[in-house]
Amino acid sequence: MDKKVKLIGAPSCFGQPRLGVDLGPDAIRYTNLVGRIKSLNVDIKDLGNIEAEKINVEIHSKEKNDNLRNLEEVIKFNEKLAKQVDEVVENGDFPFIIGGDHSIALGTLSGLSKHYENLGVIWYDAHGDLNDSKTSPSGNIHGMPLAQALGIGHEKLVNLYEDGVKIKPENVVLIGVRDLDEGEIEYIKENNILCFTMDDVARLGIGRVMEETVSYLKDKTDGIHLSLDVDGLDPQFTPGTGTPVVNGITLRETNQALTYLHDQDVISSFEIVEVNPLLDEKNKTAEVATYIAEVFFGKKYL
Ligand code: EXY
Ligand code: MN
Ligand code: MN
Ligand code: MN
Repeated sequence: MDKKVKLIGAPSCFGQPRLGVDLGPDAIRYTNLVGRIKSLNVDIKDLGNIEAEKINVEIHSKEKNDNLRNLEEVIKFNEKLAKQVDEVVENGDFPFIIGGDHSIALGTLSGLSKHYENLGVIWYDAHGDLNDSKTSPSGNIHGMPLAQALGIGHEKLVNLYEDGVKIKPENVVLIGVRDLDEGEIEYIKENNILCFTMDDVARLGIGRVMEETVSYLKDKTDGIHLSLDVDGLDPQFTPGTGTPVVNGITLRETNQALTYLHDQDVISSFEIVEVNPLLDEKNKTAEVATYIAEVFFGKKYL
């Protein structure tokens, strides 16, 4: 990594009903994330956490206006995050964001989009996160950020930070998918989104999936954002997360995938989301998140 890395904590839990995912950034820091990345000769500086609205514990999990839970909080939080990400890229540095629920991807992508004409996005996740308030079974905005970045959904979310569409469907690749809603399946098919389900990962192997992903994106994009939801991995490796789904990607496969992305040197921003230490076993999921980051930033066995 030639660039300076700027670590941004994004302690949002507004995109879903479970408390504790807002503690994810600090749970990850407590594994000595910064020290471990520094020891790989990467210049990393922690910019601290984005300030979040005070959580109202009594209504947090209950209120769901217009099937968009905590809409105002999600907007306020993501505007601040977008600004921070924008400034980091403006400065020529590499943004590394740790969440927080996956609704923060909307802030990240909004901050990035000003700097890229054709931003590629690798969405490593059990889910598509392609719902809007009409197709969502839950009203949880963490199941929607990719749709909003693609220009679908509530206009305040679609036009967050900067008006208009942030990314194009032909620049998106989904990896590890195994839990899609009806409306998401329709959207993927209608827009020909490149999607490697868990069946594809099993059939092709993660090596070929990553090669095809990079060759699909490399020439037509001017940057590639890696959005890694820890529920993309199998819950045996990342139990501390709000929406675990069985039959996931293994840690070994994830290691291989991220080693490949490191060696190809094609990723221009990175986020790890959905670590919830209150649902975890001895901070295991934060440990895995830090291990994944080490691999991404160049940790090798030899
Ligand atoms: N598709 C479901 C929903 O929209 O409610 C579940 C979404 C989970 C989203 C997460 C974290 O990737
Ligand atoms: Mn997700
Ligand atoms: Mn997910
Ligand atoms: Mn290297």
